[in-house]
Amino acid sequence: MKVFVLGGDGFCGWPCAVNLADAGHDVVIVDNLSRRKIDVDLEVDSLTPIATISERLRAWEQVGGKAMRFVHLDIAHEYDRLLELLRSERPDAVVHFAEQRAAPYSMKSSAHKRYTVDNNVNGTHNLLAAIVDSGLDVHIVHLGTMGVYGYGSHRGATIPEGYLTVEVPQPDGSRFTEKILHPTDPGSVYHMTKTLDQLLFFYYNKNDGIRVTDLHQGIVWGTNTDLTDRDPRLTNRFDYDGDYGTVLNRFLMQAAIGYPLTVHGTGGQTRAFIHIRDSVKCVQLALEHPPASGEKVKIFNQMTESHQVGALARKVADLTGAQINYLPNPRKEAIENDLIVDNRCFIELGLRPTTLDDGLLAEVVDVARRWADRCDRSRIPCVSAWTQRQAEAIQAKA
Ligand code: NAD
Ligand code: USQ
Repeated sequence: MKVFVLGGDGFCGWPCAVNLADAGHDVVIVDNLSRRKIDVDLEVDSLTPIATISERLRAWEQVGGKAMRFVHLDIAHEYDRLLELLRSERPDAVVHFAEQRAAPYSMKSSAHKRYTVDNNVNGTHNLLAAIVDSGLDVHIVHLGTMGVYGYGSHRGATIPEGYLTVEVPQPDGSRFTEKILHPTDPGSVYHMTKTLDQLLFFYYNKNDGIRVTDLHQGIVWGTNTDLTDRDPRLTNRFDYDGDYGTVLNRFLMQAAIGYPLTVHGTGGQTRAFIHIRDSVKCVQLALEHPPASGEKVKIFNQMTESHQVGALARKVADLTGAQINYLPNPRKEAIENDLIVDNRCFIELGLRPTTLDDGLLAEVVDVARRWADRCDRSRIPCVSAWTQRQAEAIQAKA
């Protein structure tokens, strides 16, 4: 099928685009390269050296991959071009990764909050409105987040795949049951934009019959897939800095360079995780199993396992001998939470989860060791605070 991969130059998008091309799909990458520009602004770089998008595409063809095309386009601000692209290319599906995805970056200042809301909410809305304008029947596969459900206590309840069955009491004492979108509880401005995306999908699905699969993805770890490993110019990015680096890849990279692991607070936070190889497979499965016409938004929990941050740090320390540093938490989040997640949809579609114990932890440490001299240690601390009080606590410790 013909697939647009919006955000196909990013950490999850690039290996996904390559995988879809390898599976025989006709892939058009659409990206405004904003992620690369944010690195320039933050004065930080991917730990792994990444080729330009043109070099990536050339290298992919040179290793025998099916050619992909690239369109430089800002989906949040170039509505007419987006609509024209849909009309001229007539894709069967659009995979939508094109958002500002870092919670700490979204909390740096009011300018960063406004940028994140403007970019993410307008981008998603432009896509939906343009599909309606185009009159095409395009399946959207969106990368959402597990964070829409929130990380307060779920009191032992299993988080369902998007919809919660509730009982509503009536004035006469009777009750009726209904399936509603699971209530949202975002933990940052970034996560809030994903809850707004969810409502946009709900509305356009109800009003215009747009077919949507929303993937509530956990924290992605790892770097490369077999395909991006084929040539150094296909290498994926590896974010390690305090804004874009995510917890497990950060711990593995910190262990590789002898930097004490940066646990926020007590490390009692539990989060959902998925390896990049499984993330790529899940997107393909979702794409190849679209909702039927008239079906409501399909929501899948795209995660394979849950872990407590402190336990992860201990696991990495056991593997590598790293020290652990317990730091004041820059985020406003529960000190501890439970997280039991239903992920049956992907398992039933055939996903065989990659787990932390598969030796892949050591592989990430090896990648990080290889590029250790590219690391700027001063960019490791998380300095973007959720509130002024937390900013002061971090300053006092520095
Ligand atoms: P990323 O920042 O590496 O990639 C996002 C890509 O989208 C970048 O190439 C960027 O240039 C592009 N982009 C952003 N705004 C755009 C716009 N307005 N127009 C065109 N292109 C634009 O992020 P990622 O880690 O690859 O995440 C991709 C998606 O997956 C995000 O929506 C994110 O919320 C979601 N997700 C990521 C993770 C994770 O751990 N990385 C976990 C869960 C969900
Ligand atoms: N944490 C540490 N030490 C660190 C970094 C993070 O203890 O050095 C803690 C954080 O305080 C938080 C947890 O680890 O409790 C997760 O932080 P993270 O930066 O790894 O992940 P998060 O901010 O939630 O965001 C990432 C992606 C985002 C995606 C989300 C999925 O950047 O795009 O939506 O994971 S989820 O967490 O399931 O919502």
